[in-house]
Amino acid sequence: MQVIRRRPWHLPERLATPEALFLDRRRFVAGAAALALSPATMPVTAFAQRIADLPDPSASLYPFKRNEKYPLDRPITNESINLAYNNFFEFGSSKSIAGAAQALKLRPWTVTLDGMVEKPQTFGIDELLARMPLEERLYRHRCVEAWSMAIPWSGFALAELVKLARPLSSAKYLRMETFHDKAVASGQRQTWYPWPYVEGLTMAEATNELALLVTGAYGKPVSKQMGAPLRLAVPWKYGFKSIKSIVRFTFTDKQPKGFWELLLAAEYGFWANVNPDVPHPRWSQATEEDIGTGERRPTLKFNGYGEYVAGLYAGMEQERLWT
Ligand SMILES: Nc1nc2c(c(=O)[nH]1)N[C@H]1C(S)=C(S)[C@@H](COP(=O)(O)O)O[C@H]1N2
Ligand SMILES: [Mo]
Repeated sequence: MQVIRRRPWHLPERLATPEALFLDRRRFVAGAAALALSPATMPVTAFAQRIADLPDPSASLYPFKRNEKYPLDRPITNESINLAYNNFFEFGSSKSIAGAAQALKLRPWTVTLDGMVEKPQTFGIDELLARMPLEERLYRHRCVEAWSMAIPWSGFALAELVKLARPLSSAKYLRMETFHDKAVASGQRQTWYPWPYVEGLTMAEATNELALLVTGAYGKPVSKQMGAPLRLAVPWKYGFKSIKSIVRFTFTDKQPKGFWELLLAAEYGFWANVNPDVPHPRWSQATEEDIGTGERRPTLKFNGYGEYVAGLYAGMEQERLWT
């Protein structure tokens, strides 16, 4: 990790905040949306791969029935914006990684459930989809960089996967891990990052009703740049907790250290709950920019999901709940 401390200028969540880029983001996003997915600008191999993947064997399952319990207070972000403005460091540290991410191969894709469980198990992603209760939910997403969006996710409750895994009562945390293949992901050749990308939750968080494993968005399989074929959505936490392209869930009694915490523990902690009153060490978290409309709006505590999750943190005032 010393290597990392000597290279603070590589830290991405900081690169994204220069004032100029910030002010220019709407125009940038519109341009990127037009460019990112056009075959003309995509590397030839990536585009070939994208064609080779079709049709996605799960495509006919969509759209999933919407669960209306989680209404939005803002419009759904235009899909073309969401497809062209992504954080996925495996494919680069800019927001324009959509072309590079097309190199991801989605089948076969296996998901392993191991650690402190009755018996380790591995499932193919399509087998998992067949076993889980599928639904669509509208969620807000608040990145730690102070931009936000609203997405119609499709997937299933993480609690359902936990049930399937049959963890031992001694398991206290769930550690999740992204694929690791530097032949596919050029970012993973950058050795100063702690690959593979990892995030962790407590068992209480993982089994909270809001924790959603995402397999789709906008009524179809989720795009590669958004973390296909399986990513997390924990909408009361900063976006970096929403790990993408997951291959392993490990139940453990040790608090997992996530990718960002390993890089810069002073700024990115384990809890990462959204709170407008607690600034990031380098910027305010009081407001956010909606990347769909460019409007600035006040950020809500727990990103507006306190009624579901505030109870998880009762009596933990001495913990760093907001970083
Ligand atoms: N594996 C992996 N997961 C990741 C990231 C990443 O770089 N790698 N970035 C995180 C961050 S900071 C955010 S804000 C969201 C972005 O998701 P989106 O591209 O669908 O908006 O993914 C999160 N999950
Ligand atoms: Mo983020």
